[in-house]
Order: sequence, then structure tokens, then C-alpha cells
Amino acid sequence: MKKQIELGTSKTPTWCPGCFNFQVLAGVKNAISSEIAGGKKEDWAIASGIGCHAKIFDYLNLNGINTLHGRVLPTCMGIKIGNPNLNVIGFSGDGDAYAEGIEHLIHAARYNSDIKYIVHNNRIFALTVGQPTPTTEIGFRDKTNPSGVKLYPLNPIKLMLSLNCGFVARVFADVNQIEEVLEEAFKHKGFAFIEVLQPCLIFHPDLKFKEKIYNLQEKGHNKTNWEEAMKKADEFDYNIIGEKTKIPLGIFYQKERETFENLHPQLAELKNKKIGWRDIKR
Ligand SMILES: Cc1ncc(C[n+]2csc(CCOP(=O)(O)OP(=O)(O)O)c2C)c(N)n1
Ligand SMILES: [Mg+2]
Repeated sequence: MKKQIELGTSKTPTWCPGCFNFQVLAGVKNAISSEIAGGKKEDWAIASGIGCHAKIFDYLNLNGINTLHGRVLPTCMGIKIGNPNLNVIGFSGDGDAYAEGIEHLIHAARYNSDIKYIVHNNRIFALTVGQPTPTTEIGFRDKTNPSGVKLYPLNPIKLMLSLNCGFVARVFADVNQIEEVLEEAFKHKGFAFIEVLQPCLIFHPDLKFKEKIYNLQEKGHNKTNWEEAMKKADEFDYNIIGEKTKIPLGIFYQKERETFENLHPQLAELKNKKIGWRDIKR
């Protein structure tokens, strides 16, 4: 049996009581902990953006960078280029990933660097108290949109598929779902996009989500078939959740292709040396 390791810190979480981010944190801890057989935390690095999601950085005892809003992915790539032997995980919110950082998301899927990326999607800019993001539904009102959101939401799963991202998944903010999908993502060589539906209990309590979700893998979805994945991605358009809405969860698509690290001989060479961060001479 793999050794479980302590990944917590002394910081007291400032998330609201019952926030689904606690589920994300627990799932991430379980998944990383069972990966680290010898307790070598130094082989892992994390980066987070700015927002409620980003506080996860304070609660995980791993090296990393709590970076600028929207800049998680270039930070992850910088870490990976510095030492391609590190297992790098990025954490963003939906504002961070789909608004401020959308350009980086597009290019990260193209570059296919071996990074795992988790987007906590609460369909709101939560830390700044509830403004709509690109995945907020039409009609949502707040002080900045008193007559309601007018724009059709972005479908990030379709965006990632259109870029041929090699690992595209969506789960609900549930400790077991997060642990399971991360275990698959860790085995995948290349960029892995994992969106977590994480309703914000205060500013956007989308609790209808739970009644509408179903698991793709339980329904026999073929995750190697891109067209099938697109069809499944089309089932939920991120707009108003109605009577007939179905929300597929699980791995939509998975196919390995050459990673950014393998395409660059300098990085491949560094990788073959199997060095840890302590060995890099600066
Ligand atoms: C460049 C920049 N723009 C705006 C902000 C203000 N800001 C801080 S947190 C935040 C909301 C983040 O929303 P999201 O990424 O969805 O994370 P959540 O709080 O919902 O987890 C914003 C807009 C900032 N810090 N930096
Ligand atoms: Mg958000």
C-alpha cells in the first residue's frame, strides 16, 4: 500500500463554512498523497491564481507560486521549463481561467506541456463578491449587471476539445470525484484540463447541478472518440439549468500526443537526468 503523507499546513482556512472548495482540497490531498510513495514532496509544485480558489495554495504544504490573477498557466510552464521533472499542478477560478487568463488556456492546450490544471468553476468572481464570469448564465443579476447578464456563456469543454487538448474532464466538487479524475490525469502525459463544478454558496448557489449530473464513464462513453466527446460537451451549454438539462461529468476526451517537454531536446535531456530541485545549480 502506498504511504499517505501529510500535506496540510498550519493555516486556518478562510473559506465560508461548507464551501465546496473544502472538497477540492480534500480530493487533491488524497490524490497527491497516494502518488507520493516515498513522501517526496519536493517532486511536486503548485501554482494558483487570485480568488477564493487560490487560497488552496495556503492549505497545501507544497512548493509553488501564488501568482497573479489569470497567470497560473504561464507560471506552471515556467516551473516545468525550469525543472521538467517536477509534477506541476495549476489551480484557477473560472474568472482566472476563462476571463483574465483565457489566452493562456488556449495556448496551454496547444503547447501540451505536462501540467495538470484544475479550474474551480463557481460561475462567479467570488472573492470580489459576485460579478458574472464568462460561464455565468444569461439573466444572472448583480450590482454590476442590474438588468441581468445578456451574453451567451462560454463552453470551456468545447473550447478545450476544439484545441485538441489531450485530456478534457469535468467533475463535481466532491472529494471522491476529484481524487479519481486526478489519478487518471497524473497517468496522462501532457496537459490535462479538469473543470470542477463548485457552486458558490453565497454568490451563486447553483445547487440544481447535483440533480442534473450523470457520469460519462458509467454510461460507456468512448473517451478516445473526439466527435462523441463534442456531442457530450454540447449537452450542457452553461446557460440556465432547466427541467431538461443534463450535465455529463467524467473524462470527455483523452488522447496522448507529443508533449512540449519531449519536443525540446534541452528539456528532454534535463528530464533524463532525473534531478530534483535541490540539484539544479543556479
Ligand atoms: C489583474 C487583476 N484583475 C482583477 C483583480 C481583482 N480580483 C481579485 S479576485 C477576483 C475574482 C476571482 O474570480 P475567480 O477567478 O472566478 O475565483 P473565485 O474567487 O471565484 O474562486 C478578481 C476579479 C485582480 N486581483 N487582478
Ligand atoms: Mg469563480
